[in-house]
Amino acid sequence: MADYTLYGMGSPNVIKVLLLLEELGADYDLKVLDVIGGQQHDPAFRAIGPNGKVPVLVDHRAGSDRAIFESGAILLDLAERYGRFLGGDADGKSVVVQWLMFQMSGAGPIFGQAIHFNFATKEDGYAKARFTAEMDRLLGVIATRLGEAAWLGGEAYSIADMALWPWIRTIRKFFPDRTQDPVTSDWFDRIAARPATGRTLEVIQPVNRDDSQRMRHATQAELNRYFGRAPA
Ligand SMILES: N[C@@H](CCC(=O)N[C@@H](CS)C(=O)NCC(=O)O)C(=O)O
Repeated sequence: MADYTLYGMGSPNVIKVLLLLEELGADYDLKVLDVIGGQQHDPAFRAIGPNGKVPVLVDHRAGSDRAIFESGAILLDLAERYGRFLGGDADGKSVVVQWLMFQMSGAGPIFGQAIHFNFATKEDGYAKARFTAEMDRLLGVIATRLGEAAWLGGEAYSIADMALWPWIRTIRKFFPDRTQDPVTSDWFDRIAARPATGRTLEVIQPVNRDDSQRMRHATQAELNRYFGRAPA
């Protein structure tokens, strides 16, 4: 058995954990859940992922399995245990955690809503305007930060960058006209060029293909549940 099992799909919150596992050279298996079909709501999965979402990481190394949910918590847990990608001293760590929290609470949830209201509905109203404007504001905050520091956490590549990179990758696909900022693009390309990022993208490519296939064949009821328009 591998040291870790990562439950996931081909989404940004899962990719951020894969980036770290690959950077660490960790021994892991990726178990892909059919989230369109609702596997994340199975009681067996809910026992390790109480929020019914991926990613969930199970650490098998200690003998008894230890499950961690929430992508930011997984990144912090691994970075602490391996002593890597978490800033140097307490001040450095504080900066990394600030930008990690910025991603988890802002550039993540808001980007997700902006994509949803631009592409999952034909409604052109209040929600679309609100989340698109907030997405643009957050992209501005990111560009400003990357104009003053090489990496989000300061001088070194950290879990804050790993948390944000897959979201910028997704935003570039959905809103190509809004992601031309040269500073953010330079940061994006530096991360894309890392061998661990290349390996992550190789792992995720077939998963993305399967996710798209499932989405194309989803029933209306499955889509309603997946998009949170109906109870799970
Ligand atoms: N805050 C959570 C969000 C997790 C999340 O939204 N996961 C999505 C995929 S990126 C998911 O599981 N969606 C299926 C669902 O909501 O039923 C984290 O960062 O881990």
